[in-house]
Amino acid sequence: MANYEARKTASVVTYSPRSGAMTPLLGGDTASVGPLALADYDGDGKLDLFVGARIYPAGYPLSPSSHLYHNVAGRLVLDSANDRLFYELGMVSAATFADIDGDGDPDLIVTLEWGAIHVFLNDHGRFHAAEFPGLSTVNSRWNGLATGDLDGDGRLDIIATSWGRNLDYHASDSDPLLLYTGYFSGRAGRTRCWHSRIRGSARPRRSCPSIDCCWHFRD
Ligand SMILES: [Ca+2]
Ligand SMILES: [Ca+2]
Ligand SMILES: [Ca+2]
Repeated sequence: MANYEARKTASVVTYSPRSGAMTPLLGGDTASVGPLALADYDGDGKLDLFVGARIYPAGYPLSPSSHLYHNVAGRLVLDSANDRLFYELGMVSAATFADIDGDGDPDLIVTLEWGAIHVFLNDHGRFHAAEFPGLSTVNSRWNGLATGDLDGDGRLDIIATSWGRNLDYHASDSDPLLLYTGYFSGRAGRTRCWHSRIRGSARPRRSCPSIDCCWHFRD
């Protein structure tokens, strides 16, 4: 399990439903860990682990780095050969391994909040980012991911969910939701952000008191 928001302790723990014991698996990270995905991506018969970084504490929406660990004799060891792919990847909201190119090995699919759907194809244990037309250029606040052969053609398809029309922050290609982040208040160590979208021009989406907390408007 991901030990969400517990960066000073183990970032990933195992849980025994029989005994109720929680055992640390990976040490603390600079970011809160979110989605996890398991697969034997290097084909040695042992499950390996992708650890998706969710959010920097007090640092939303900065881009944290995710990590890939391979299983070496029962120990999870950082896969330094692949890890650079996930450097500052973004706020991972979902991740799964699936053989999306149908070559028999598990590929990695990752969705981001405030980002795209990323597909990393597996080439004998080495991953590379792949471009899929209509997929990698669609940015959204993705929040869920699954795969399945929905149309029965023998090839896996992707189901991705996002925050949509069931909340007030609507967005479209012509009227996108925008997010600005920075040290607007001038106070060191405090990152603030606000939402806006374009209706001819960018408009704040938060209330005036909320924005004033960040920017300290004065008459
Ligand atoms: Ca393995
Ligand atoms: Ca594959
Ligand atoms: Ca299909």
